Amino acid sequence: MEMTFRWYGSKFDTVTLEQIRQIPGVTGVITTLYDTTPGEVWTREAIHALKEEVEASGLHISGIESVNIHDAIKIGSPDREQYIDNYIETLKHLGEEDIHLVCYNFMPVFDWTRTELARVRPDGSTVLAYKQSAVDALVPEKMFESIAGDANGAILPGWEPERMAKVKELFDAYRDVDDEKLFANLKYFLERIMPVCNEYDIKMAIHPDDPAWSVFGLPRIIINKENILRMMKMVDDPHNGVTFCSGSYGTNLENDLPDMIRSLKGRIHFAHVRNLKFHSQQDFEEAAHLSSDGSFDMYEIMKALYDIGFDGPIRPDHGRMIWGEKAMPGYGLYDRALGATYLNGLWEAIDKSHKRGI
Ligand code: DNO
Ligand code: MN
Repeated sequence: MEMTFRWYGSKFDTVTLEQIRQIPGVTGVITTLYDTTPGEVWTREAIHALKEEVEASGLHISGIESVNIHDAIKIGSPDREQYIDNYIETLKHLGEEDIHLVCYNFMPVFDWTRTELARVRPDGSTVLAYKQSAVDALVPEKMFESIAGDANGAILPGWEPERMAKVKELFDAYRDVDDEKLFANLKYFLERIMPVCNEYDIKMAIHPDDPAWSVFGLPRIIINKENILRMMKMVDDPHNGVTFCSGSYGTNLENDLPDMIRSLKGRIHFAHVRNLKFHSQQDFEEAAHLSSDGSFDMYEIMKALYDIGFDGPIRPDHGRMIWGEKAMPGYGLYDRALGATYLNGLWEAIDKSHKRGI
């Protein structure tokens, strides 16, 4: 495996490439072209410039997270053809620039959903948190009212007003899309892009839905072992692979994470490893990466990745906000750097034990 770090670009990130370069064992960054919107073609020049910027710091681009998918592709509307053509063009340009890993997700309307961006933990750190009861208390109509300026309307953190303005329209567009339709639209998309992925050896790595169940009545399919294996089979090409995100699959306590990893041997192209602390089912907060701070056995997760011969990029995922750092929630430097170091330590121990036959 290669230890990597997500970087939001010099324009948006509080963390610099120079800082990332000093985290022991981190050699690559996971980034994207942050000025683009879903559906746009990424030019080769823009990709090249980003690559040069990263390489000037002594790091390199290990993968893209994400090339986002336009909603027309997920909905399956007639204009999807144009957006798929654009996506293919982008993949081609990435391949020409020698970038071979693309993380994406297939979640309708929203990416991850959290109900709090700064829950205070007993040690004084703050973390992202999710409580189903807070989501259930949100009536969608109320959400839309709050955009119209009703100060009493409830709105979830992290949702930008510009995007929210389009949300009502999007909800309507998804009215006829159930899980089966979403699966079919994903299959259609993958079949169209596989030739270019094969030509340029681009590994597509789908990120799981977070939380791993339907929210606001929208369909969600990348949630458990059964569904992800179905997806691997429906387009049975090694370039159709997975981002294994422990914190996202782990939102559902029924998901046995090490077992899922073992069943995906050969198809995990990218790993996000982070820990969650549960209070009850569907009520959790993000924790430090260390096993003892949360609910997951991080050793078993890393061991499963080791055992399947995982050799792709791995990154710490959301971190806590600690030591007074001001940064994008989940994406500060300090706790993620601690996470990377811890995961590297686990890996070294597993590797040495294995080689010594312990
Ligand atoms: C959370 C993050 C996600 C991820 C996107 C990928 O676990 O890793 O926001 O970046 O879903 O498209
Ligand atoms: Mn993730």
